[in-house]
Amino acid sequence: MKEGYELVYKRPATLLDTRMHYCPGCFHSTLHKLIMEVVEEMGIQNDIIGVSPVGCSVFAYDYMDIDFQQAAHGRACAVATGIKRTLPEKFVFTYQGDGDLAAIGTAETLHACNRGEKFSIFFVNNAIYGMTGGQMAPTTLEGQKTTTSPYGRDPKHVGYPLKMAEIVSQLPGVAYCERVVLDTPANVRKAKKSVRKCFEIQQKKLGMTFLEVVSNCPSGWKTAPVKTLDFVKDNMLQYYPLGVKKDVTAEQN
Ligand SMILES: Cc1ncc(C[n+]2csc(CCOP(=O)(O)OP(=O)(O)O)c2C)c(N)n1
Ligand code: SF4
Repeated sequence: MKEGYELVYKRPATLLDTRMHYCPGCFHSTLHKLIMEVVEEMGIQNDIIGVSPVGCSVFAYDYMDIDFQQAAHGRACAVATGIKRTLPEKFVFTYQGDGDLAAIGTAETLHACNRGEKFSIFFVNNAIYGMTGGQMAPTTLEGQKTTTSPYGRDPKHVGYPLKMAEIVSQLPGVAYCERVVLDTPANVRKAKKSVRKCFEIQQKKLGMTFLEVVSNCPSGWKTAPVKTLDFVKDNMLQYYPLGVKKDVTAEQN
């Protein structure tokens, strides 16, 4: 580095130096980096296995320099269950969108949480099916327009948006559950601590660790990346409040 300069920002060595396919401003890339920073800092690069979904993050294995297994749409929690039970000393996590986790994969998610499987779930809630072109997801907000709800989501016909963090935190198998967001540098730093907490609790084998990450989708929401930050703050966070929903380690203290 040039003399007189101080390095304040760098790519973790665990994140491959590959061009990502994510749209500009998409939070998926931020979350990839956070998870890989924590993996590097905890020194667990050779002891962790990720399970990628079907959705925009289908190619997570191309970016994170760790072992990976790709699962069919919605089946990540079932695949992760098999991996964690076979290799209980490895850290295991799934990385899933709302279509993957809360629509086609609802049963796998709830039952894995209810069984108290000892892996971590990183749940990217961007209120839409990003990869397939912006269809309504189980987490699409009331009144929100998507390609399959052009007049806005109407709960009378399709029900209300699912609050997954609140739902899974009710299950006895869940040890830790929190909702975070990646809209500001401060919130990104907070989210990183929560990612680390998931892995630390996983290490203690206390049960499922679930992190819902309120996200954006500039392409699916059909708006400029910077404008998605307003929608996240003014709409998403009103319906999906941030915070720890459950922490058995706090209850133990
Ligand atoms: C069994 C099956 N059904 C449907 C699809 C089509 N499909 C691919 S990705 C996707 C939704 C992705 O949305 P989400 O999980 O929210 O992730 P995002 O792309 O928003 O990150 C769907 C329905 C598929 N690939 N396989
Ligand atoms: S479609 Fe949406 S979720 Fe997918 S990469 Fe683009 S902005 Fe991100």
